[in-house]
Amino acid sequence: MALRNTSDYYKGVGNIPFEGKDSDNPLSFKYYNPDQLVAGKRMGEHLKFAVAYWHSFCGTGADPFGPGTLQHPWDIPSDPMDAAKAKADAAFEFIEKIGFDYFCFHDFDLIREGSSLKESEKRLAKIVEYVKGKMQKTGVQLLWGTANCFSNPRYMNGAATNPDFKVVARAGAQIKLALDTTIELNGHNYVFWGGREGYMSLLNTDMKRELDHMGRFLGMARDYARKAGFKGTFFIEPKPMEPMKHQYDFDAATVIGFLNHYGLESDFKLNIEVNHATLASHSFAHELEVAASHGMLGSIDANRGDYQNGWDTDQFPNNITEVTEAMLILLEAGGLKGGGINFDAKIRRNSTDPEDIFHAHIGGADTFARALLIADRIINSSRYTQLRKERYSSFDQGHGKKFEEGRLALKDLYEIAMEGEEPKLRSGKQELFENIINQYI
Ligand code: XUL
Ligand code: CO
Repeated sequence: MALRNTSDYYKGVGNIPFEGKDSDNPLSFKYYNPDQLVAGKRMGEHLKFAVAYWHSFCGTGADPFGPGTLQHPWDIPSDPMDAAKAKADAAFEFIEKIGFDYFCFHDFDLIREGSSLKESEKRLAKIVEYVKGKMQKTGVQLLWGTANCFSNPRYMNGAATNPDFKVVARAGAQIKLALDTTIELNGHNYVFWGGREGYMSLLNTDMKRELDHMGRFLGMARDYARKAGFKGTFFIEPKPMEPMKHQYDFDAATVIGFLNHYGLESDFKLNIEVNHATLASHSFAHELEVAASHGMLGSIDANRGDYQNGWDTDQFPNNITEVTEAMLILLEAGGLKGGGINFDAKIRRNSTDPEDIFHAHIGGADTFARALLIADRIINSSRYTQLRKERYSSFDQGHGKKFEEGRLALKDLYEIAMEGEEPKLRSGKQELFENIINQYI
């Protein structure tokens, strides 16, 4: 097949405009209007949407029960550089048309991995130049880069936590190259998702040693990148399981404990993914709140799970209540620390029209935009913030205030309780809070 010079992979779809909620044009945004001001900031600044290279341009729909249903024309060329360039053409055509400012990638999303480390290094260096040209031409920026240290069979027992040092070194080499690539493309952040950092069986696993190795490894990666001039934030993306039975980055609380233990807390923050929260038996809001309350809410991988099954379905977001609760936390936290909202989501295996990927991102962006507008109204016009504040008002003065300031001992509590009456029951008003959210939706 002859390679296309000017990209027209998504023929028939133009730039996606904002047309408002009354438009019946399916290829328009109903709520996402990047220049609209919300809480004193452009909507596009609150919601730095990114397109995930892997799902959108590498995913074929293959699953354990059957092959892919999508045949991407850019995958046809047998020469890896030709294929990678064609893929970048398609990717940037899509990102421009959808109108987002960012993308995210794994190293070998950009180009097929070589048969040796040397060959891979050469390939990455070449495609980086090409992608850089695309970025300069379109103004699209790199929200974050990462390395795929989980697909290649060499990582079947882990990357940084592999019991074989040779594999750990190989992972180090790969991450050095992925960091170089990210820095070269001016990446705002760098993500670590420890896909196979965990265990399948505790019987063959020295957990303490593996965790120590991971802590040391991440410190080495940080030191290397800082020395090379990387000013961005490193993110850890928690996920409890799949592919491993247990992954060390189980959830936000576990990761924060890990980062503190290994002295990584000032360079690293968290990238919270909706479906990973579900897998950990948490809500998305819970994971965001844990991260935010530690000042560690760095970025979001936007998607949704499925209520009827227990795996990582990575569907596009459409649950307005779930995302509204998330946007309340985001606004109250004063935004994300360096990151954005990456659509780590894939269209279904039977969504086979080229326009389906547009519907998916339009729906995801509109869900977040609408939720942001609702959350802003809840904060400004409803009793939500005040009601919650009132629940804690006994700590705003008197003994409660002294308690918070660390000026009371346990014996003081004893005396205060002895002098007082039995505390009255005070309602938590959960149903009222829930109604407020519904009213503003
Ligand atoms: C896997 C996942 C990854 C990370 C990046 O569940 O979420 O795509 O976001 O490696
Ligand atoms: Co993710």
